[in-house]
Amino acid sequence: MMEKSFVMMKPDAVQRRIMGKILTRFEEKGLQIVAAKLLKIDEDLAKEHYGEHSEKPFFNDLVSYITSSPSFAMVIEGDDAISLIRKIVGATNPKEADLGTIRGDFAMDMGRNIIHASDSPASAEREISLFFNEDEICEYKIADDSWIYE
Ligand code: IDP
Repeated sequence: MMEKSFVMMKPDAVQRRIMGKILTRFEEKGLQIVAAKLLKIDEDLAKEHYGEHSEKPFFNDLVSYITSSPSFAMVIEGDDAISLIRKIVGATNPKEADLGTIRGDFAMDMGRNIIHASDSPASAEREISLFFNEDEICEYKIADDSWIYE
């Protein structure tokens, strides 16, 4: 089933200048970028995005990390994109993430794990609408789709 996921390179990915390498992984897999923007997340948006963690001991550090410098927010589309992107991203703790995943290859600490990706269709819908207006999402056909999908 074609799905859209909300994916965001966090401030450490932007600062470490590895955005291109990360983007390439999604593109080379055959996924399609349908929206993208660099933005400095403010405290309200950070708290809303990570609302489910508001009672956790790491919440304040998480909010300062996410608001510390710009992030690169995207909507990525593809067949089963939500679970597929979670696999490409790897486990939350980069030390436990398999090598070959983005977190497994590029990160060391839970609090500097470089990328976010929606974990369910309901989160994807909520997060996409939190970060993007409908008119910022581009519906377009990729010319070589028949070489990606049977
Ligand atoms: P996810 O990003 O893999 O979906 P969540 O459990 O939803 O993982 O946590 C959201 C984010 O909160 C993580 O990506 C990470 O940046 C941060 N985080 C989660 N657990 C910890 C922790 O124990 N210490 C520090 N940061 C954490």
